[in-house]
Amino acid sequence: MEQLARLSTRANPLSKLVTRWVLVAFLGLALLWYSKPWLELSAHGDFTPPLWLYGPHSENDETPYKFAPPPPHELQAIWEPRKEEVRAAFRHAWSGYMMRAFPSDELLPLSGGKSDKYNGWSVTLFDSLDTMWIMGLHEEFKDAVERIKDVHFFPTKPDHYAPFFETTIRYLGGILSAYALSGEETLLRLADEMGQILIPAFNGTESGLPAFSVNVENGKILSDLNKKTVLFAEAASCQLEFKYLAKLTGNREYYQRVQDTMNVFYKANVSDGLFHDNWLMKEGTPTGTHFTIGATADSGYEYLLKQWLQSGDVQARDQYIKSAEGIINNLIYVTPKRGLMYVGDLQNNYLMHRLEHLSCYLPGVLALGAATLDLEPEVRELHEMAAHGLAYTCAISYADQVTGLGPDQMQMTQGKKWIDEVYMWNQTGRMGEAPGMREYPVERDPRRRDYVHGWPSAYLLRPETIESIYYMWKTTGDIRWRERGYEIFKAINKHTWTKFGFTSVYGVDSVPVTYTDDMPSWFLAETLKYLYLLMDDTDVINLREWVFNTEAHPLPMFSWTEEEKRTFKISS
Ligand code: DMJ
Repeated sequence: MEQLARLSTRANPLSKLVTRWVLVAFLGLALLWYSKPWLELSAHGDFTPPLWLYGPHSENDETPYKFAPPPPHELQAIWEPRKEEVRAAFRHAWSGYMMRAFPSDELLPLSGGKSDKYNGWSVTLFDSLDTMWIMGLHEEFKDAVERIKDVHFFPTKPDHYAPFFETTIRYLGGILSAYALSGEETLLRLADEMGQILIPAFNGTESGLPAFSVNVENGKILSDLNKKTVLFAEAASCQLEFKYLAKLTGNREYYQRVQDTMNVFYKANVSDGLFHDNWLMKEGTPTGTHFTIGATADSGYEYLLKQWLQSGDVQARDQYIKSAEGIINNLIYVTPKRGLMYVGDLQNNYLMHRLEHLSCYLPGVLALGAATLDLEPEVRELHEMAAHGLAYTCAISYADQVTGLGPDQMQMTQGKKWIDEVYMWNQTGRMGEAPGMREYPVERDPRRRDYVHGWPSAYLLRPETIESIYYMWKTTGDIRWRERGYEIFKAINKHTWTKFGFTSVYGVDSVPVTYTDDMPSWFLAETLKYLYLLMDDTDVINLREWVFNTEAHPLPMFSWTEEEKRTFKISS
């Protein structure tokens, strides 16, 4: 040792300098290697995300996630210009909104007017921020942040009640996602301010379920039409947003309130994994006889899987697996003609054979679950098949129509329970394709279809079918999903484009369609984002690291620290 030390002190100045530079270069390289993921993530900016960003499931490359690899280079060239077309569509919608409607909530894209249905705090802007970031529209993003940097969420009308669910998923989700992507401090301030406005929704309901809406000024609550009930979808779709907000701010209340709500649902120990869609706010117990995965319950099921993905919540994961089994065993049917799979509702134990466009998120969730959960092989196969069959039905409901746009509701020809058909298929040696798996061609003649349109026969610029197509593409790598998505995009461009933006339309199976003069913010937040990501080969949002809220706002996966587990009282 001594000799070594002496040797080094005796080394000549040149070799000392070289050694030092080698060391500096080595350290530099090591640092670069370590921060590679952050560099990739912040490809659009200079934000360095916090070290806990990568979640418990992506700490190493051994994750069991099964996502498809990117397509070969020569194929990517086809999709780059298509992605540009989607970006151009977004720009058109955005500039119309900014020119004609901002600071109101939404654009009336035909008349060039505006509407204020969601608090009047510029919901389209907040819902669009992360889409702009993801699409690399930095000028627009910077301009938008500039416009909100001094904003406060003050009441915009006398006795202003903010709808808890919509405000959470669109505003809070949008702000949090934009913050996670860009690191703009203003956004964190706004998220916390929004959290403070919304958190009183949990006050005074005894059970811990959130109320339908909350008074912006004094925190008083209103239940939905004074029925004293709350919907499963609305109460169980705030967890991703508030848990991430708790992580960012260290405020225990944000975590505790939304976890208490989950505990109400777990405590009910529902049979078959299916949740009633109505819950009594005072008692925290289910009411009515309606079970659905559509409008009134949808994202409640989605958030079970996603709470697990976000932060490794085991109880939510186990409930998701039970609920998916309940849905598969009870609600999925297959039509007699084309073997189209659909998911109906149970009312008084009677199945209503209708498929809502809103329910078309389900195949995406099933595909995501099958790709990320450690399921028994036969269960995984069932989830994958259900995802495939349902996503195909949702896609063909667009392709069948003369406009290429899908109806908002379909009344299906009464079919057979899919799980029974699968059982028979198994028993008889799995001959031919599994039930619901054959991709029958388009049917242009409405009289020969396996469904009629429910009311309204409208396309409301909704995202669910595109969302599921995106997950099908990501999990299977089957190019046909991309093609189907692109066809839908072309139909949107052709039939819903207006001078100022894009509009919802009536009459999807006749031309010309009837315009309704409405451009919901979800069109920019979700529909165009999922279309863009469907055509993107750079993996700008990597599903191993990000989880989308129900309004398509990607939030980072993370792990709770020991300290947080103690202070927030996190058990799983
Ligand atoms: C969106 O606001 C969300 O996806 C929500 O969960 C359900 N409905 C709309 C879009 O259709």
